[in-house]
Amino acid sequence: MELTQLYEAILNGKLEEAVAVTNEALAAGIAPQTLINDYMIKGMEEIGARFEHGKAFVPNLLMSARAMKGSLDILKPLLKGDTSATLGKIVIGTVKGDLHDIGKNLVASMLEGCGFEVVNLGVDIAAERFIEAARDEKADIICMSALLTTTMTYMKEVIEAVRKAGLNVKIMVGGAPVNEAFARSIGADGYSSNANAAVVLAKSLIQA
Ligand code: B1M
Repeated sequence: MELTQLYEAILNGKLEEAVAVTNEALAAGIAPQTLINDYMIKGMEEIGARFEHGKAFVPNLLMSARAMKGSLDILKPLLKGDTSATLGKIVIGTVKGDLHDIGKNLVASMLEGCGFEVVNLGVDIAAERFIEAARDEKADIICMSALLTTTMTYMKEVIEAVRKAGLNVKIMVGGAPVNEAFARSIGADGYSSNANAAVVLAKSLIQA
């Protein structure tokens, strides 16, 4: 088995192949994080680049996303750590107007696996829904994801609405077009570029 087959399966949107290679790789003792970071995310990046250059189209993105999800479903349970006590509660969602959820779900799985209780609201989440969930769930952190330059700006509206509602909650943001400077400019408490860093950030926000 060649692990590049996993990259190719994600890139070419081949669900069955992606699932088969993922299972084979696990049986061969390859770590889930290696599969995700070194092959699967790279496949998604390449299909994104092809889309950007007019060499792939929305159906291709959907097929790749489907293959990625198939593999991630197998790997998710293995991302769980052995922490028994919960470190804190996090409400997570992709912001209004944005339907991308693969990265957000990966962040949610990592947070959960590392001991946080996670309430995953899904995609296309408006400020009111974030606030309602954070209040009802007595969340310590709201975590927002955005993949589009047109939707990342909505994060500022959510932050303003949360502050206005007087909730005592930390807010962390991320997603491909987001960066540290943007996060600071909209008043977020923290930014992380990937799922592993999101866990480190969440732990530091809980302790702050
Ligand atoms: Co879309 N799409 N898409 N898409 N798509 C991008 C984002 C794009 C960059 C592709 C491109 O042009 N190269 C581009 C955005 C351009 C821009 O805004 N500048 C784009 C576009 C244009 C669009 C549409 C407008 C296309 C159209 O319809 N014409 C449309 C918009 C729909 C909408 O949301 N309203 C659209 C639709 C879709 C699909 C539905 C087909 C599908 C999503 C399926 C799904 O998610 N269920 C899709 C996909 C698959 C992509 C790409 C190819 C891959 C995204 C992905 O899953 N990456 C993407 C190109 C790319 O990103 N290279 C693209 C893998 C994932 C693991 O990474 O999500 O970045 P990512 O998450 C990372 C980090 O960002 C971070 O951690 C994760 C793990 O490391 N992270 C966080 C994410 N959230 C975080 C939150 C945190 C911390 C870290 O909180 C603290």
